[in-house]
Amino acid sequence: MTEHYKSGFVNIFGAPNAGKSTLLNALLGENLVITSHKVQTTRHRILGILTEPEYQIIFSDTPGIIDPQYNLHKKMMQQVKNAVEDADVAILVHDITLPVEELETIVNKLELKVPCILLLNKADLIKDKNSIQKIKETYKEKFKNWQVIEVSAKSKKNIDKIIPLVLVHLPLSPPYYPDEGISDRPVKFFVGELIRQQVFELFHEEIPYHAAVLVQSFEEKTTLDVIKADIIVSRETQKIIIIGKNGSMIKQLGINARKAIEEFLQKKVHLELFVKVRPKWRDNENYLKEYGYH
Ligand SMILES: Nc1nc2c(ncn2[C@@H]2O[C@H](COP(=O)(O)OP(=O)(O)OP(=O)(O)O)[C@@H](O)[C@H]2O)c(=O)[nH]1
Ligand SMILES: [Mg+2]
Repeated sequence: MTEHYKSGFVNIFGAPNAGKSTLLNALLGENLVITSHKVQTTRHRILGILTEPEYQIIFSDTPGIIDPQYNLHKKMMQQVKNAVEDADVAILVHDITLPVEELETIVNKLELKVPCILLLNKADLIKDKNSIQKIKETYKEKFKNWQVIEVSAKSKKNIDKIIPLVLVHLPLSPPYYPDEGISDRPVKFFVGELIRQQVFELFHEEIPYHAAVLVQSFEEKTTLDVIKADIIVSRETQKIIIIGKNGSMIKQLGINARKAIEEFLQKKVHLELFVKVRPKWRDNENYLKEYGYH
């Protein structure tokens, strides 16, 4: 390691569905965090660590910024607040197809005090280059101190331009984390997230927002891992929907989640899912703690 080594916290913020998690995966070159087309997919601050010979960047994915309606939301926004406080650099992700006012609302709530890079994401949705240029000028005019670039986290447009911009602001420091780790969270956490992602994929309306996943046991065997997990919902009617007619939905959920987990672990998996009802868990301190929302 040289005396020029740089290391620091680069925290990713933005509205729900802006593409923050997709961006983190693109920056890391790995499918670490879950994404979905529905809002409020991410519920935790999750570190994604990129270690290179000259620098270590500790990215944080964070939940999309919302007005809290229940205790779970408050916990999610507390994680955003913590990430605002310890950032060396902020990356703000904004959907380029949305009005500038929506970004201003987010910016006012965040009160960022560190250098900021504004990414106008989903640029692939605007085909005309001149339009993109025009939109970009508006943002540059409004946010004069910030670097502004159009990107597409999904199709990886301009993703390679982000790290050089980050490095300009990153302090000289030895690495914070050992170079083999990619996240601060255990494998069990990501397994739970992959199951929750399938709940977001398969179910609609309120179900994903009333569901939590708790991995109860994770047994590593030589040829396959045995995983048992609970899917927690708030109401009996939600449990009935998740199980489906003759168990058809929970079966599909199990198949999809198992495939995703096997890909993540690069190993065969036996997955058992149980659906449990815990009324009002999203407002209950003890349940929230038990399900990992501290
Ligand atoms: N067309 C297009 N879609 C994108 C792009 N980046 C992300 N998306 C899509 O936008 C949706 C939301 O992406 P996420 O990465 O889950 O968004 P997020 O900001 O993490 O959302 P929350 O966790 O809910 O706050 C997904 O369907 C993504 O595939 C992009 O560059 N172009
Ligand atoms: Mg997310």
